[in-house]
Formats: sequence, structure tokens, C-alpha cells
Amino acid sequence: MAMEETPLDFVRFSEAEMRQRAAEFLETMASRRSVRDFSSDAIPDGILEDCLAVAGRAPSGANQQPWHFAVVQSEEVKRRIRLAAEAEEREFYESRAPQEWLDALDHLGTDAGKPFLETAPVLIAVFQKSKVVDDQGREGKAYYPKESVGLACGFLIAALHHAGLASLTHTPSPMKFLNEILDRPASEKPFLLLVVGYPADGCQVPAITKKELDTFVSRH
Ligand code: IYR
Repeated sequence: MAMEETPLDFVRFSEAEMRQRAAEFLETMASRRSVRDFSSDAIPDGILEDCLAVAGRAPSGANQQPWHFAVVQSEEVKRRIRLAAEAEEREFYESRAPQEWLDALDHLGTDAGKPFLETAPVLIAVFQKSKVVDDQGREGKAYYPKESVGLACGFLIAALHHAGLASLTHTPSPMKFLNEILDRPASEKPFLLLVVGYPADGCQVPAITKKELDTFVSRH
């Protein structure tokens, strides 16, 4: 099918506006932290949908959008996910993880207990599709699915934070149990379990720092 074109809707800001917008977004994102102690307060209607719609605007290989977001709010389903995740995590902490990995996690204070999987009001299980269906209903291979889903998750995490919600990128490994509990096909691979809500009152986070710009940027 030949390419069809449409005019680009692009707003060019003044230099002063650009500086302000860039600095404001940095300030917003610089305050994002992964949270492991959640309040059970519900999220107001509509917020999650807008944030998920932001995720759906991420660029993707051949614009195939090879992702699926399963939004979990049912207490029963959250409980099943918690039990399955904790079983995997116990294996991880007690035998699967090499000492080097445990040492690298030490400063985060994590362990096999994942009460936030029940306390938080929302879990979003993100799946990476290996097969996609095009506009004509034809099934084909997804290109760069991992990169694409990673980009969509980045958009989602930024949107949630910008909207005033806390999140945790949780990856119990392996996450195959999510296919079964959430009834997703084998062609979809669990990519990330995002825990979403508000921090609990008095929530504490590890005292970590982010690297300075000149340590991860080179100029040529
Ligand atoms: N999935 C385990 C271990 C873990 C691994 C990494 I990499 C982290 O950044 C944090 C934790 C857990 O959630 O406890």
C-alpha cells in the first residue's frame, strides 16, 4: 500500500518558552521515585485512561504498537497476582539470584514480600506482543517489540507521575503467571508489572542519587 500523507501538526515555541518548558519538565520528572509503600486510596476516574492513552502514543517499530495493558483493580485478581509473584520472589531471593545480584539490590532493601501488589489500587500488567494484526486483519511478526514496549512504558510512567500518581516498575521473574491469571495468549510476553497509586502516609524511599549528566552524555 502506498504511503498516504497528512500535514504535521507542530507548534513551534519561542526560545524563552522552550527553555521554560524543558526546565519545568525536568523539575517534574526529577521528583519521580519508585514507591514500594502504597496507600489504598482509589485513583479518580479518567486519569488512568489518559495516561494509558499517552502510552499508546509512543513510537513503535513499523507503527505496529505491539503492546497490551491489562489494568487490574479487582481485589481477588490482585491477591492472586501477589501470591504468584511472592512465590517467584521467594525462589529468587532464596536460591535463583546469584550473590552478586543480591549485593546489587542490597541498598534498595527489597525482599520476597510484595504487600503493595494488594494494597495499591491498580496494577497494570504490560505485555509485549510477538505477533500483530494489521489494518487488513493480516497477522504478522512484530518488529522491535521489546524496544517499542519499553518506549510505551516510559511514556506511561512519565504520564502517571505528571498526573500526580506514584508507580513502581516491578518485574517478578519469571512473570509467566500473568498470562494465566489475566487470560492473555502465549504470543504475548509479560514485560512489566506496574504498580500504581498514591504513596502511603510517611512513605520512605531509598536514599539514592541519579548520575550527573556529563557521566552519561558525550558530545561529538
Ligand atoms: N524482582 C525482585 C528483585 C529486584 C530486581 C531488580 I533488577 C530491582 O531493581 C529490584 C528488585 C524484587 O522485586 O524484589
